[in-house]
Amino acid sequence: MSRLDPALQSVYDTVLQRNPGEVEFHQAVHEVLESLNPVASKHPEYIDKAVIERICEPERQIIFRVPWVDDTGQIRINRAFRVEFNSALGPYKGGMRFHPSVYLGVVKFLGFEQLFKNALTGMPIGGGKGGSDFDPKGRSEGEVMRFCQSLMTELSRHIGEYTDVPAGDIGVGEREIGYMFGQFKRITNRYESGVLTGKGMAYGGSRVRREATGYGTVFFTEHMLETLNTTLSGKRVVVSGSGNVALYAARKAEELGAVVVACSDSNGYVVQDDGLDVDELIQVKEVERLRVSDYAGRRTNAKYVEGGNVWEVPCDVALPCATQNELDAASARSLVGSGVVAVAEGANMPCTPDAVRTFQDAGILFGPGKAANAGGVATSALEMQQNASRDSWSFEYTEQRLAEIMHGVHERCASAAEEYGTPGNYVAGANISSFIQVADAMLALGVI
Ligand code: NDP
Ligand code: 2IT
Repeated sequence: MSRLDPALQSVYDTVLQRNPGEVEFHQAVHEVLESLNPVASKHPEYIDKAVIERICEPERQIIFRVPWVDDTGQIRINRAFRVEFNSALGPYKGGMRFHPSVYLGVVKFLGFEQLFKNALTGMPIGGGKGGSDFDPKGRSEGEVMRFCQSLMTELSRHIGEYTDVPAGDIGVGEREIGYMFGQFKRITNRYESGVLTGKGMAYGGSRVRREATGYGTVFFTEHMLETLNTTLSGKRVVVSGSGNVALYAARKAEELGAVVVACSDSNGYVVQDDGLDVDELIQVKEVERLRVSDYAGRRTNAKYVEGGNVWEVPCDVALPCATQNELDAASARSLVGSGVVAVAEGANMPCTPDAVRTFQDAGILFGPGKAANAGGVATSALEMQQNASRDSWSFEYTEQRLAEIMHGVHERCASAAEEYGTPGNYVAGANISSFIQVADAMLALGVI
C-alpha cells in the first residue's frame, strides 16, 4: 500500500475503527484515498469541511430479516441490506446482490464504489447498494419468487423513484426484478415504474439495459486501445465469469472482431482456441440456466478445465467480469508474461491492489471498474428517463446514448489523470474526477 497524506490517513483510521472487519470496504476506501493525495494538498477545503470523512460514512444503512417458506414447507431466514451511501447528486442508485458471501462489508464497498461510478457517468444519480446472503443456486422458481416478495415487503418502505432506485447485480436479473416490482406495485398500489431498473421489456424496461454493462466495458476498452492507435479487432480476449456482464462483454468484443477464447464460472473455465460461440453460450447460460461445463460438452473443440484459473489462458485483452478480488498478483504476472495489453474491470473491484499495481508497473492499460463498468448504471438512468417521460426508445438510439456516455467517462478519467500529474492512470483519473464532482455538490449543500 502506498502512503497517505496525514489528513487522509486520519480519515482512513476512522473508517477502520468505525467499520471493524469489513475488509472489502477498507480496500475500496484505501484505493480512493490513495488517489486523493494530490487533491487534498490542492484543495484544503475538502479536508477542513470534513467532506472526505463525510463521503466515507453512508447516509443510511438498513438491515432486515427476510423470512420465507421453501418448497418442503420449512421456514428459512435470510438477512438483507440496503446501504444508502450518498444522495448529493441524485436519488440513491445501485443494484441488489443475492449471494451467500453478502454481508455489510461487501454491500458497503459496493455502495462506496457506486457513488463515484455514478458521478463519472455525468448523470444525476447518487450511490447505494443492497443485497442478501440468499443463495439462489438450486432454488426453484417458486422459492425465488417468495424470497423476492418477502424481501420487497420490507424494502418497499425505503425506496422510491425520488428516494432510492435498486437494480440487479450478482444473482439478481430480470426475473428477480420482475418479482420485486410486482410485490412493490401490489403493496403500494402505485405503478411507479422508475422505482426499479433492469425491468423486463414487457413492463417498463429499457432496450440495451441487459447488454449495457458488458457493452460499456468493451466500449471503454476500445477507447483505451485507441490511445495506442490500435483496436480490439483480431485480439484474443479472455472474460471471467459467465453471467450478465461477461456474456455481453463477450458478445460486443466478438462483434468488434475480437476472438473470445475463454470464460468461466465458480467451478472452472472453458477455453476454445478458435473463439467461443457467444450466441450458443448465451443460450446455455441465460436461456437454459446451465453452466459453462454444459457449453463445453456441446462443442468438440472446447475444453473445460474443472477448478482451473481462467487467467492461465494467454490473451491480449483481459476482462474480469465475475466478482471482487478474483484476479490476484500471481494471475496478473501471468497475464503480463503472456503479453496482455489491456485490462478492463467489468466486475466491481475484481483485481486485488497488488494485481492493479502489477499491471500499472508493467505499463499495461488498466480500466478500473468504476469507469469501465459504468455503462450498466448509466443505462439504468436512461431507463429512469424513459419511465419519467412514459417513452420507450429504439435499440439503436439507446446504444448510441450508451456509447456517448462511455466516451464521456473515458474523457473524464483521462483529463483528470493528466491534470493531476498521472497521465494514463485511469484509477487516479476516475477517483479524482468523480470525487471532485460529489465533493463540490456536498459543499454547496451545507453540513448535511
Ligand atoms: P451474474 O450473477 O449474472 O454472474 C456472475 C458470474 O460471476 C457468474 O458466472 C458466477 O459464477 C461468477 N461468480 C460470482 N461470484 C463468484 C465467486 N465468488 N467466485 C467465482 N465466480 C463467481 O452477475 P453479473 O454479471 O451481473 O455481475 C458480475 C460482476 O459485475 C459483479 O462484480 C457485479 O457487481 C458487476 N456489475 C454488474 C452490473 C450489472 O448491471 N449486472 C453493473 C456493473 C457491475 P457462478 O454461477 O458459478 O456463481
Ligand atoms: O454495480 C453496478 O453498477 C450495478 N450492479 C448496476 C446498478 C444499477 O443501478 O443499474
